[in-house]
Amino acid sequence: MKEINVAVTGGAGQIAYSLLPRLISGETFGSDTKVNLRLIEIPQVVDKLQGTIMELIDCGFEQTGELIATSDIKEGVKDADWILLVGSIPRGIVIDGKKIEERSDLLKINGGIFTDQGSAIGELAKSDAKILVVGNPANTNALIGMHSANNSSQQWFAMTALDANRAKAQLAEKAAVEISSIKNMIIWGNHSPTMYPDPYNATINGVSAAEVINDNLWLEDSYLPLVQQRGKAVIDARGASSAASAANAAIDTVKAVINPTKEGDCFSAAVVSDGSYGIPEGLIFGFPLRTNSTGKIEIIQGIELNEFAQTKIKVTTEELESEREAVSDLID
Ligand code: NAX
Repeated sequence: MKEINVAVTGGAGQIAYSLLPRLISGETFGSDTKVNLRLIEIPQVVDKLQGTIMELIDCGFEQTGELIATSDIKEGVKDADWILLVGSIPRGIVIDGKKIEERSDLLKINGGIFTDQGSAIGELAKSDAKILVVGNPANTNALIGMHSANNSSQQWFAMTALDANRAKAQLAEKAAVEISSIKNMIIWGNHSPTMYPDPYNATINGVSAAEVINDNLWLEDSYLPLVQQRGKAVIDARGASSAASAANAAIDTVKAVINPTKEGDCFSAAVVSDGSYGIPEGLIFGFPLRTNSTGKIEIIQGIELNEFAQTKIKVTTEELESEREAVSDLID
């Protein structure tokens, strides 16, 4: 069997609980690959990971390699092929008597975490490591991590696949079609309520979804907020944030990165902008991506953006620029 080292932060959190078994079951990295898993948690929580490890052992997957729990990020990411940065400090937490509500405070607090994690990854993870940031604010956390890593042979992603899956599901329901008939679902911009899920370039059985649905009022006034606010709707209904679907999206992203993308399709994730579509260079921005036959990740070019799309993309770009500004001292 081949062997791969995978590190996951936030290992005792709710997303990780759904994610970890699927990383070592053969489903994600293939049945011929043994997965060594390093679970990383803050010191106060790290002991709980022994229980998670017991459960992972009890799953009895053939592909299970070494299972380690640590609160030392350096130990966790050393020689890692994949690093899933799931852990972060949630909005609403009380730190030093202050409730953290403002996005700018959240950006700063998480920023501190991602500088340390980034520099450990840059120094110690494999030179071709792939890093997927799930913890929010995901795009800007990835920006900070990538800067601190300062290792251009590694590749950073922020997760927008959950948004893409939600966007597909809503289109399928509206058009009363199988979800498998929906392709090319692009999430432009930030993983935040300003994201732009693009129904004009998504296709249903090869035809523009907007054309099939033929109801621009619904698309622009109902569909967009439905997708953008779906995370909040889940929290309201479940009393906790999306976990199984977020874990599923992380698995989808890893699979999309390591397998060639089918013709006529794309996958959604945020990567560093090279200036494509006029997006300022250096922002971690949700683009249409494909993995080519040699395993290289490319931003798909030549997608047409109508006036509505351009307006929406401007809003999400401005938000990401202001986030970058708020953490400018961490990425100098
Ligand atoms: P939980 O609060 O259940 O778990 C987070 C875990 O991270 C905790 O166990 C905590 O101790 C750990 N942690 C915090 N700081 C850490 C550090 N420095 N190193 C290692 N571990 C650390 O949250 P969960 O529901 O699992 O969500 C995790 C993150 O995913 C949150 O930031 C959440 O906002 C984000 N999400 C991102 C999504 C996306 O599409 N990009 C969707 C789902 C989710 O909302």
